[in-house]
Amino acid sequence: MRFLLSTLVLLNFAFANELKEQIHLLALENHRPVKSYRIAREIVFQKIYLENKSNYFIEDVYCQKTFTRNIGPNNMPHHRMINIEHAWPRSQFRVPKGSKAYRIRLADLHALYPTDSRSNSIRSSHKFANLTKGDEVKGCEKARFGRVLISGELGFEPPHEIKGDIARSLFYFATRYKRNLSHDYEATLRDWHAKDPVDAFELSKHNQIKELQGNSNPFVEKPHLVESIKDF
Ligand SMILES: [Ca+2]
Repeated sequence: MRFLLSTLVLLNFAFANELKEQIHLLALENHRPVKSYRIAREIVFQKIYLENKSNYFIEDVYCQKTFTRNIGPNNMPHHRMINIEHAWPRSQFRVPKGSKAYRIRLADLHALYPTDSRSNSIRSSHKFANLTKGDEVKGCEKARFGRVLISGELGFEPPHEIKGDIARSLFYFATRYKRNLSHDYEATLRDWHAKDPVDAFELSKHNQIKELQGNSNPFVEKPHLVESIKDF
């Protein structure tokens, strides 16, 4: 009996790993990495997040502020106004800085977001988390920054509308680059994924990225795959 149980556990484990590997291959398929981070920045500001209603503008995802200065298909905004956020912090890529592997991660559009520069610095490399009233960031009340209740760690909470998008970016990154998410962090992100499902806005950004760099984020195209992974 004991032998049978341990065999079942092993089989289960093997199946879970096999599934994770399949989704890893799905995320990797046709990935033609953007040549440089400079080009990735241009794509984010001049294509994917560029909007036009009589004037060009970009709305950042942390503060939901509208930026118009130096915004357009041939312009680059000042990095002190609006900057690029790496949902998976670059300080946590765990590959040698400057290596090809590092550059691929740095320019991976599936994990990049335009953010107000000040809130980008505040988030720094802290984990995303749920915070309490009173932790609102000054001048960026849609986001919160403070100590997480149980862990006591510093955390950053983006607006509700982008929580699911960020969770799916992190699930993508973990799967594409074979990284783990801690148990508590994963639980928060799964909750965000459930409460902010993929909408037309997210899907349109995703499809543009797929056109540009070839690969998809499997968790945006097939959101139920999140459930099929037991442990990121
Ligand atoms: Ca969303």
